[in-house]
Amino acid sequence: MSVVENVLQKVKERNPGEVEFHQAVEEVLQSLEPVLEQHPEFVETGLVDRLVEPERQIMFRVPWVDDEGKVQVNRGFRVQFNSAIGPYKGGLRFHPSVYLGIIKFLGFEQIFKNSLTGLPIGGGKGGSDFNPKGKSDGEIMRFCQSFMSELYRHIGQDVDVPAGDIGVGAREIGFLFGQYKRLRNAYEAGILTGKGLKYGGSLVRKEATGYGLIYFTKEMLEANNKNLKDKTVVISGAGNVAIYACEKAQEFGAKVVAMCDSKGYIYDKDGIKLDTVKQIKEVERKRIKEYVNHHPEAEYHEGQKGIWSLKCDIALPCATQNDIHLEHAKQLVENGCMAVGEGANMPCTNDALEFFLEKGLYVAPAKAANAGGVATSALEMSQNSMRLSWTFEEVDQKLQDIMKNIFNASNNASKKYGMEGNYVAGANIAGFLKVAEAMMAQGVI
Ligand code: NDP
Ligand code: 2IT
Repeated sequence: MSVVENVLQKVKERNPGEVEFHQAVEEVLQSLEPVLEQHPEFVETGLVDRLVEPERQIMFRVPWVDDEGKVQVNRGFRVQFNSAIGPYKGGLRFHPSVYLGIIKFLGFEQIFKNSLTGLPIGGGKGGSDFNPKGKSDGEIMRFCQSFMSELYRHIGQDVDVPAGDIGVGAREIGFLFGQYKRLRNAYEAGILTGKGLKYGGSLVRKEATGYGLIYFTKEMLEANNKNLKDKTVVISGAGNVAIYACEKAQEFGAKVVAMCDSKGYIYDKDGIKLDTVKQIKEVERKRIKEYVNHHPEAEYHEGQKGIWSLKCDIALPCATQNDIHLEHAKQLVENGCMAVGEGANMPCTNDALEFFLEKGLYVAPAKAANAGGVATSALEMSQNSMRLSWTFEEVDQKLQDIMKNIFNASNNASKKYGMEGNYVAGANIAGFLKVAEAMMAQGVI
């Protein structure tokens, strides 16, 4: 049995039922085989075994009172996965599907993503099985306050810095920050990122993941003598990442024809009118199907998966994990899709990813392509430490440079280890090497 197979088997035995975590570990470890062959010291020091075991996992009760006066109990999580290169950093996800296996997959991925940014941030993730859908602002606030009443003792601006993810945006970060400040009696702005601009937030953080995805995709296409201009693009999701990916793709001349939420998708053959999507999703917090009330020429289809049967040049899954299965990958390829940019974390199943690579598509892997969000979070931390704010242009320029560097690092690693053009493996390897070298230097901890 190879080292990788051995570690993977142990991960499955020691973390039963955590299928998303198994999937994420398998995807990374497989691409590390050639690296481990060249670096026996990583195996001899148990580095891979240590890498797949979180440094600390916290689970806690989150009781809160709903608008009817009824007590509700949710479960909170924070997984502090790896601090070799910096304080734990990663988002909080509020979604009913959240359980330990999801938070661990996200925390594991975050280690490599954060390493790729070139900034000093370790990997962590947290969240809750709380469902923010249909809740009043008062309920969201009481939930966030209860969640932070436990979380605050585990985090710190040099310890662990949470941010948003699915179901956690500016509103939730505001409530979380307020409660943290109250409990600590100190204005530690760098404790959370994704804050509002009036209290320590950074310009471009809101746009950063979506913009970064498009900067990376553009870089990847240009390296292969292609570009975004006039390309037909399909984007899953209609949240933070999807909206700003759409905005930047349109700015570069692409035609985005479809977006979705968890209930269904809209198809607008003339191109999505993003202002309408922003109004529905960011302001009214309604379903995407409202779009056709504003634009009757567009179509709404129940069910989200049908979006992958649409003809497109570029697919940008920006909703959630395991969105594109092998059957959807086959449909996309049959319809002439030439590139996939992963805005969400692990949006393609491992067999779908392999299929895309086998068929020669350009694949921008999540850990690299969506790293613009956390990179800009790290820029927010820098500004908080300096007690200064950069302009939109300054932050955007830094983001563009970071995404370019991430593409180059992924591309170079793919070449160095004999898999030229496989940016999935390249990103895993480049992200891993920095963390591995830091872990080697710090001894067995
Ligand atoms: P949001 O909560 O803003 O939006 C999520 C979007 O995806 C919504 O439109 C939602 O629809 C849809 N969605 C969620 N679950 C499903 C599902 N099971 N099936 C179909 N659609 C679904 O989250 P973000 O945009 O912030 O996050 C999207 C993805 O990007 C996640 O994978 C996240 O981990 C990743 N990511 C986010 C970053 C960030 O900075 N925010 C950074 C890097 C990665 P509905 O409203 O119906 O639930
Ligand atoms: O998956 C991610 O990278 C995020 N949700 C953003 C994390 C962050 O700390 O900004």
